[in-house]
Amino acid sequence: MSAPSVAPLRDTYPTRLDHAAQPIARIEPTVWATEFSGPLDAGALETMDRRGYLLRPSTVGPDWIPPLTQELERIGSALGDDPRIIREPGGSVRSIFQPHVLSEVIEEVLGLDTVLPVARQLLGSDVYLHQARINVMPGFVGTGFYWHSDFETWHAEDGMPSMRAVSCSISLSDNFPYNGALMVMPGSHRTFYPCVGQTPADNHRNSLVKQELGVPDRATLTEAATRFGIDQAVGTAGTGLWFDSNLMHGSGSNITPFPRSNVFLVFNSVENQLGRPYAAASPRPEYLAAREVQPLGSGL
Ligand code: 6CS
Ligand code: FE
Repeated sequence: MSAPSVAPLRDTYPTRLDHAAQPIARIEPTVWATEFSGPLDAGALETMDRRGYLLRPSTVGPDWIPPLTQELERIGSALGDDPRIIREPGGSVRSIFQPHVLSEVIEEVLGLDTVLPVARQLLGSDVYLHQARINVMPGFVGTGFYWHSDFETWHAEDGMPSMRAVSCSISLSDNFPYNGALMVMPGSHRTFYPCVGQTPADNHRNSLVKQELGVPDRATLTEAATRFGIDQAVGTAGTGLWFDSNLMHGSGSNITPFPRSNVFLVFNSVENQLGRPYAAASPRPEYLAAREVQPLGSGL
């Protein structure tokens, strides 16, 4: 008996192809509401629209840093072999997924006035958490993240239809130019770069340690970096970096003694629910990509 045939999805942003393909101009807006519907003024919205990212100091005040850092350490050591803990090849913690489920302190961050209303304003709707993680980059041994667009993975592997998601990365330590701070290509969020290479089963087991699929080739990255330039997201602990789901970004390793960690929250519009993956055989686990839509704010 042959397997039942499944109709191919219509796809605006094809990726994980067997051949190189031209960049695609973005269709959706970046900012979905106006200055009248949230805390961001017209200037901030314009910056987000044009550059694809926005730095907001004091997204959490200094009082939050020690308890959040303690929670990170507590969870990291409590959950030895939980799949939500991603480790570097040497064994140190690299990422902790669903930290808001594992810690009430982290859950509280979601509801802050500097967080949820900003997400709703940028996306112009109610929002839910698509993914949450803590990224840890210890001094001396922390390794970075190669260049990528998050949307590329969320579209290909999670079935996110449109670019209507935004990330908020709240730093728990000072970000200097030299301790692995995130690098972004400002303006790159308006172009989708299709990537070459079929998604193997359980790709996330490798990609969360070292992403090799869903990254543009070197010629494409050279062209993009030349066109857009590269900015670095530096700032003191507590700064929030808001960035569009399709912004090209990455980070280098951290060989300084100064660790770098952040709470990373991905908000998706309730109107942009996940469907079948566009370029993977089966969806990733719920702790990487929430399929259950729980609008934030109602129960908080
Ligand atoms: O897998 C994810 O959802 C995120 N992590 C990586 C390493 N790349 C894509 C996306 O940012
Ligand atoms: Fe990313």
